[in-house]
Amino acid sequence: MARHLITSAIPYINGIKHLGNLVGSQLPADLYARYQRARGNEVMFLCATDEHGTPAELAAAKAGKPVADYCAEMWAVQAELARGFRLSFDHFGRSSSPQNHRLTQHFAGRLADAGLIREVSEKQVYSNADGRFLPDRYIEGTCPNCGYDKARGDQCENCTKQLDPTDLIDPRSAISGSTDLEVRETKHLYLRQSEMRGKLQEWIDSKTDWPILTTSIAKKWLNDGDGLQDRGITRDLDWGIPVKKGAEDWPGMEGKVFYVWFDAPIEYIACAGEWAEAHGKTDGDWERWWRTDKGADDVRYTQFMGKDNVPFHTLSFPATILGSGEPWKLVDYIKSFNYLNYDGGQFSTSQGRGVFMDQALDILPADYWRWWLLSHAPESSDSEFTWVNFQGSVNKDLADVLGNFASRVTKFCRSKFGEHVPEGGTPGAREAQLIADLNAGLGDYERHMDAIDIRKSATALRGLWVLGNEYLQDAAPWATFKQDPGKAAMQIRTALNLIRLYGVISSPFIPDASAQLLTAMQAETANWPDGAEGALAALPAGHVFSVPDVTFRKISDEERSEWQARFAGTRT
Ligand code: B3M
Ligand code: ZN
Repeated sequence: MARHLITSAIPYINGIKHLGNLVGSQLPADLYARYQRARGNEVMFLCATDEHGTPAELAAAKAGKPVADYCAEMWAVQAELARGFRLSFDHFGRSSSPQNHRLTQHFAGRLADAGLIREVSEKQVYSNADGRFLPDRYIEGTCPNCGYDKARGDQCENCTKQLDPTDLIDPRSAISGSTDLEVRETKHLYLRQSEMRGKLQEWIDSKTDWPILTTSIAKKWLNDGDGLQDRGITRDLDWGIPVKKGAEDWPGMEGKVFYVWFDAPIEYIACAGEWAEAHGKTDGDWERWWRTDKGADDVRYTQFMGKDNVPFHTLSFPATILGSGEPWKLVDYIKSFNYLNYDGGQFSTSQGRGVFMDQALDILPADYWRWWLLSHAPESSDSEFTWVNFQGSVNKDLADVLGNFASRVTKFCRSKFGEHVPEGGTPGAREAQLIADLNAGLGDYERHMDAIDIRKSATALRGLWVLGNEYLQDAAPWATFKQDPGKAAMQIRTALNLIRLYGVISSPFIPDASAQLLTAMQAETANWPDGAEGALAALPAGHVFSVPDVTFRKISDEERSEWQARFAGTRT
């Protein structure tokens, strides 16, 4: 049994995420976690909220709440939506947890002991109009690298370059728009990432199987040189993890906190500690996932994220881990995503543009969204959500191909043979052909899922559903029944077993519908098939089933137009 550690990028705490965020990390991570569990492997699937930094502070201020209360409330909202989308986290943690406080301070202490942290007296941007130091994200200006005029002080969204606020041309406050900014002196800690260049280079070069999107971004920033500049890891903020050297105070750092991007990836590790605490487990139980000296050397670790997060996961976080000199597990595979656009523009949280997770679930059950999003995942390029495309996929793939198959077969059986698997007949050439086709299709599906090629996996799965439809069309049990009821019984027995097989293999994509199919088939086992022949004999003659409720309904043209209009504007 293989062991899979799987993490999704941890969503910022402020606000509900849109479907573009969902398909860029949490949802594909869930697909892979469900698949690995279904294959009988041991899985630890972790996610959390990213609670520190200015976005949280400002959102709390806007909501008129203490930031700790705001974060606790928003964590509960995000956890509930994750349940709604059937995201099967083993734990959904919080970067503000005591575990992350301790571990972040521990890493800082180790890095300091290794000589990888230096103290820098620094000039920082102070906004007279706002009466505060401006954190990086709240300074906007023109990117010195690509000329984009809304680059943020921490990163340019357009070219993904990591920035320092003083790099920006024509800087202004993102809070007030004021250009009345001045530079004041303050002391900060810098991580000497540049010392780690050789090690990082060697490590990234060894990852020959990574997706091109991941390695191209990693290598770009590594080789351009300034991707590995020493980076400030402390901030002048109230909310965050207090700067300490392990458990000790850090003279001169009083009142400062760690930078959100320093502690956020450490939460991947701390989250396992939170999982252990929540389930009454020991430290050894979580360390066997994370420490190669405590059993994690046979773990395969896969991370999921949007492309803008790649530099932090290929350079900064590995620099923290390698620099600690401790045997923490490094990531084995990074699956990154392009952007999903919305109906001719971009999804935007700040502008409330697009469909957000809560709104999506108000309209339709999770499986409809999961299927469309995963089968259109922005893997090799950006992709676009349109209502016409969504309606088309749902109506064709889910309602016509899968749902209709299950409904026709079970209803026909009920009317001619009753609600049990019928007896009689012997499989012939057409069934042998079906088995051969299914085996080939299953092989493709597994290969693509193992490789986390999500669109190809969806295509392969749909192909397996289509094989059932073609079989039914050719066998035509409703016609066979008139001349040869025994043969029709055999055909329907085959088709009922196909429904069960679909319930098993579709579960990573559409878990609710799959469970519904397995319940209707009264399947006692849902083990991943060894091959089609065995899978088509799982339900023997006489086995009782029931006709499933409508698995998928069609989206009407009226609904489509109504939703398109409803979500055309911006969310208030
Ligand atoms: N919260 C950014 C994002 O949600 C950030 C990811 C952190 S992963 C350690 O896109
Ligand atoms: Zn840029």
